[in-house]
Amino acid sequence: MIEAEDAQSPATTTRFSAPMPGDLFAYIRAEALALGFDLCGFTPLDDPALEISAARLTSWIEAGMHGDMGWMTETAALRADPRRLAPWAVGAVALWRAFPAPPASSPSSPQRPRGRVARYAAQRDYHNVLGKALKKLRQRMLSFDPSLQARISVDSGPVPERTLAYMAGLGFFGRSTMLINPRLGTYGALAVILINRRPPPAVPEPNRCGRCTACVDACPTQAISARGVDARRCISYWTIEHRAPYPEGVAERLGDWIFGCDVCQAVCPWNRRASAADPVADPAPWRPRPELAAPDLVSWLTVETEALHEAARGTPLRRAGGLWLRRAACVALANLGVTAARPALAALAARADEDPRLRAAAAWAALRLSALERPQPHADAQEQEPASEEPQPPPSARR
Ligand code: B12
Ligand code: SF4
Ligand code: SF4
Repeated sequence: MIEAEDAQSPATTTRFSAPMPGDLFAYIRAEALALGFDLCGFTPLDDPALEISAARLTSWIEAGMHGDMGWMTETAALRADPRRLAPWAVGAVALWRAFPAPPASSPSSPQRPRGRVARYAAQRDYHNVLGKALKKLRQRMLSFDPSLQARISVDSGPVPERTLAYMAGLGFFGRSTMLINPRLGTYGALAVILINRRPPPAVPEPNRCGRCTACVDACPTQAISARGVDARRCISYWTIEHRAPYPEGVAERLGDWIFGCDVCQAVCPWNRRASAADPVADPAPWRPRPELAAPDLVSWLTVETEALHEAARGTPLRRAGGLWLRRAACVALANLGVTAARPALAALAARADEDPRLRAAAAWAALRLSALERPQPHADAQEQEPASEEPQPPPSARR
């Protein structure tokens, strides 16, 4: 594989324009780091980068790449320019909190098949952890300077968090569209505070993907292109955002992912460096929950939806909720070809007391598995069959 530029070289430090000691920006950075953030940078909002980002957002939406995320189109104007959201804002504080590498989770086996859950999701919800720290930071900023105005966001408002973090020098946009910090990689969450103070411009990180295309090549659904990530192909979108029955042809593309997808991050050379160094400032809140990190798929067929919903409390998995997590388990069992689970899936499909959407998913999975159980025609028998006049799809497309 072609390495990303400099991915193996010693860590570079994120380059900020140095604030004057004792000033507001130095104070904010010191407090942010004390509150557990790994990186803190600043950017003025009157920067042409915002226009470049806005144009990319428009073209992404016009191409329909947002799928059914109507909230992206409804808030596009605000996402394009945070000054529409907070007309008094002239600057932004960008913050990054890294997740530590999780301990190895229980392996999947034919006897106990397990699904995959994105690293960020089987632990405490970053919205809560970062949200709490952000509120404290905002409070301290206002005590330092009572004339300050500050609006916080951690994926909780229509704020272009990645673009602002890029402008503040926290990282560069990888081909996967993930923001990459040369020291920390990609695994982490971003947050932003819009302020009525104009910081000096930061020096953005130059792109360091080099000739690497690992994420593009590894994406199981070919979702990544020069235009960005097409959500309509992205496993993360279907498993997290789409809380409705799947359109035809989607479920079989989701593999064994139950919630989110980490493939484009797992293959990124910048993460290999980061996990080797494990440089996370405060790993304390991030303790993965083993039963959620590698779910026992068969047990989710019989667990009560409410109980699973409750078990996911305090984690991002709660966003999908018990019903759609159980649906994902049905789909993953079919995609993994676990024929031994077919009777349990058929039993779930027949339960009148279960949600019809879950029963439909179970019926779909049972049907796919019964097709696998049917004896395959013997090679000799195949030879005797008349040749089809129709062109045959390649094996990969036949599933
Ligand atoms: C919608 C959304 C999704 C959608 C769409 C993904 C996407 N790539 O847009 C879906 C559901 C698929 C998704 C998936 C994931 N997401 Co998401 N998602 C968001 C959300 C809410 C908005 C992103 C957005 O605006 N998309 C629109 C497109 C057009 O934006 P974009 O791809 O970022 O493109 C920008 C860049 O291309 C930029 N750009 C590119 N080149 C250049 C060059 C210059 C010079 C400039 C100025 C700009 C620029 O301009 C574009 C417009 O802003 C943000 C939170 C937020 N409020 O920002 C989180 C966010 C991006 N997601 C995040 C995460 C962690 C994920 C997942 C890893 C979760 C998982 N494990 O499953 C996956 C990763 C998939 C991927 N490769 O992107 C993190 C990313 C952290 C990081 N280091 O980058 C964010 C920031 C949430 C957070 N607060 O931490 N996500
Ligand atoms: S999250 Fe998964 S499906 Fe989405 S772009 Fe990355 S590798 Fe592809
Ligand atoms: S895996 Fe993707 S994002 Fe990471 S360095 Fe390679 S091309 Fe860039």
